[in-house]
Amino acid sequence: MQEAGANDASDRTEPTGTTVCPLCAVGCHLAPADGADADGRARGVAGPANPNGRLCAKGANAFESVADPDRLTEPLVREDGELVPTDWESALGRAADGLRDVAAAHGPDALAFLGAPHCSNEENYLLQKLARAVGTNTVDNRARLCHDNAAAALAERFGYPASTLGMDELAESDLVLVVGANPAIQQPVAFNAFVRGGDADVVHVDPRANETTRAADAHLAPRPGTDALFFHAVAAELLARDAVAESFVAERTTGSDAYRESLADVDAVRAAAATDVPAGDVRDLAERLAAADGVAIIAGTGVEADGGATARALCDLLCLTGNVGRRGAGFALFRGLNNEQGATDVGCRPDELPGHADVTDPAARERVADVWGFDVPAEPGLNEKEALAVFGDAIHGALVVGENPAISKRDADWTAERLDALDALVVVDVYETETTAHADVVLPAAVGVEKTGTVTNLDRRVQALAAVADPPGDARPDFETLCDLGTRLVGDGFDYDDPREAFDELRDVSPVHADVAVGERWGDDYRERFATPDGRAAFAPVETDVEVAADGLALVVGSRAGGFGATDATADDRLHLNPADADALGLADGDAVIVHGDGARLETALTVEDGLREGVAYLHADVADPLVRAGTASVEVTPASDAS
Ligand SMILES: Nc1nc2c(c(=O)[nH]1)N[C@H]1C(S)=C(S)[C@@H](COP(=O)(O)OP(=O)(O)OC[C@H]3O[C@@H](n4cnc5c(=O)[nH]c(N)nc54)[C@H](O)[C@@H]3O)O[C@H]1N2
Ligand SMILES: Nc1nc2c(c(=O)[nH]1)N[C@H]1C(S)=C(S)[C@@H](COP(=O)(O)OP(=O)(O)OC[C@H]3O[C@@H](n4cnc5c(=O)[nH]c(N)nc54)[C@H](O)[C@@H]3O)O[C@H]1N2
Ligand code: SF4
Ligand SMILES: [Mo]
Repeated sequence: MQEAGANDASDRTEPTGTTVCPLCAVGCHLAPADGADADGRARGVAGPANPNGRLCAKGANAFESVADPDRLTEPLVREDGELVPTDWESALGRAADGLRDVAAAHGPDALAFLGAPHCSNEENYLLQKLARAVGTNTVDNRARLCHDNAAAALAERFGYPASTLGMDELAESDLVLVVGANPAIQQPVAFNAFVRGGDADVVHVDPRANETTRAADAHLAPRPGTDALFFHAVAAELLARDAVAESFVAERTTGSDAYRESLADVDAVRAAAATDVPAGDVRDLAERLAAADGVAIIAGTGVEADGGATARALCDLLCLTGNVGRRGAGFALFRGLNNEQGATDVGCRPDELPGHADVTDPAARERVADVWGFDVPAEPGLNEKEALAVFGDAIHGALVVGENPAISKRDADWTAERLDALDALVVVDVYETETTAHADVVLPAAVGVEKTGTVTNLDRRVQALAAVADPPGDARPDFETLCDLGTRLVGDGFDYDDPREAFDELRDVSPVHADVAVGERWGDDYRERFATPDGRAAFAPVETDVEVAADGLALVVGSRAGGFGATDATADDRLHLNPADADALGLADGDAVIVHGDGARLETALTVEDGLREGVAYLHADVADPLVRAGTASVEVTPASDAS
């Protein structure tokens, strides 16, 4: 029999030895392996995300960090340029003084609160409450930004920046459209259990064939920058065939007339020239969509490049075909880090209070102020990217909880300068990192399997953590650290007995958490109405004039291969080109090359890859930073030998 989980729908029970994998947003249940101490390997325990009890290779090593000799075990403070060990009292005092001095000298908006997608809902709740109690809305995490455009599109169209359906429902879909993602590798347990394990046809839309493509029935590779146009052409094809769910459109959406009009200029044949997808493939996808009983979309970081146009186009397709708000149909936002969804749900973002309430809405601020006992600043804060860019300028102090903004392998200097420009930097982490290297105070944290509280996975399921291992040395759960910092910095309102008390308070301020049982998914999956002001999904006219970049190779960035808990931290640092493009440039596999664009450049080696479409330069996020930061859309590639 399976252990009684800590995630019973009834509500939270005492920890039972089963917890939630801290290594990605799927949220598999696991426990220390039989017979070993908690520092051994993990054993999968059947849960909603891993009904067969499986774990991926990464999850199987979830306890690796517990006994890692490199863990931070004591607080550190900087003395004469060196980080030296100290006790918690002194370290917390230094941390609070540093941040308080910045606020006193420059005002509260000179502080940034960054984190914490690896941390629990309760910890994130405290972090954002602390920011707001100090008087700023500059609280964010950079993991949120990996899926920002898709999340914004979902919020705009349906109400909440979150998946519209449960992962398990993918097994009931007839058609799963995977766009700009590689769930076979990045969220493997969910992909295997619910997509490979289901009956759906899979269509993969990506400029690069990857492991997910191998499980797909069709692979389409629109020219980068033209995904939205491609999906508009599919929508136009559905309209031309009268394959629209008219009653759904009439009863549950608004704005469809203007939307239809905006598609008047586009059809499969016209779109083919710009997207480089044959008209026949557009028609084929339209036919699949029209025939399928349930259509689900899985979107990853590959839909982020165009400001949300692709994500909105995908929402439009779901609405046109009546594939949202019912089982087996909808938009699955395949997020990355374990509590990326939860961190944003509880208000760790500069524009929203807990429960995705707009911070500029006076009623929302009042609701929160009633519980918190202080007024919340009315102006949205800076997001993490914006904040980092003004470190040392408008921002002089930061509290960073479980983030490593300094990782930028080839562009470390820029970030290092930004971090060094602060007067006060307090970092709470489980390891020394590139970021702690710039800190004045470093506070040692417990990892996910060493804490209690809750996390929310990529389909909005709120699951209980159990402390199935002990933190090493003096390391402590972030929850305790945030309570102590809060009490020192603002006084009242940070004295909680345990995370449960914070979760109960969260229920009082956040409509989405008010009724959710731990173990269940928040929200009602839009069965009757959407969470938009009028309860309907909103169509909007689309832009079908797409300019295709004339020169150079389109830069495509893979999101991530390393990070906390990665079993293979060796990110691929090579430039990838299609054989035809490599030939045209006179380059061969292994050649040293320089990639240039918008004044930025980097040197690396070339990998020639069949599965990549022509006209694309593919780089991993770890190396692409300088080009990404320069806003480069297309690059030139030259042999490194030319430069010398
Ligand atoms: N083992 C392991 N798992 C992880 C992580 C890890 O570090 N290790 N990290 C987690 C995190 S934080 C994240 S964010 C996720 C990331 O998960 P994914 O978003 O699935 O990341 P990628 O594998 O880079 O897949 C993105 C795909 O988008 C494609 N793409 C890029 N540009 C475009 C475009 O313009 N259009 C289309 N259609 N496609 C495009 C790329 O070719 C690539 O195949 O993974 C999570 N899972
Ligand atoms: N150059 C480059 N930049 C990237 C990426 C990339 O691959 N390369 N990937 C992008 C993506 S997809 C993402 S999601 C972000 C991720 O960016 P980050 O969130 O900054 O990256 P991680 O390395 O996953 O985790 C940050 C830190 O959290 C700590 N940590 C883990 N668990 C806990 C905990 O319970 N408490 C505390 N206090 N600390 C904890 C880890 O030790 C680690 O140092 O970066 C983005 N930026
Ligand atoms: S799929 Fe994600 S949550 Fe599940 S075991 Fe792997 S890393 Fe952990
Ligand atoms: Mo991410």
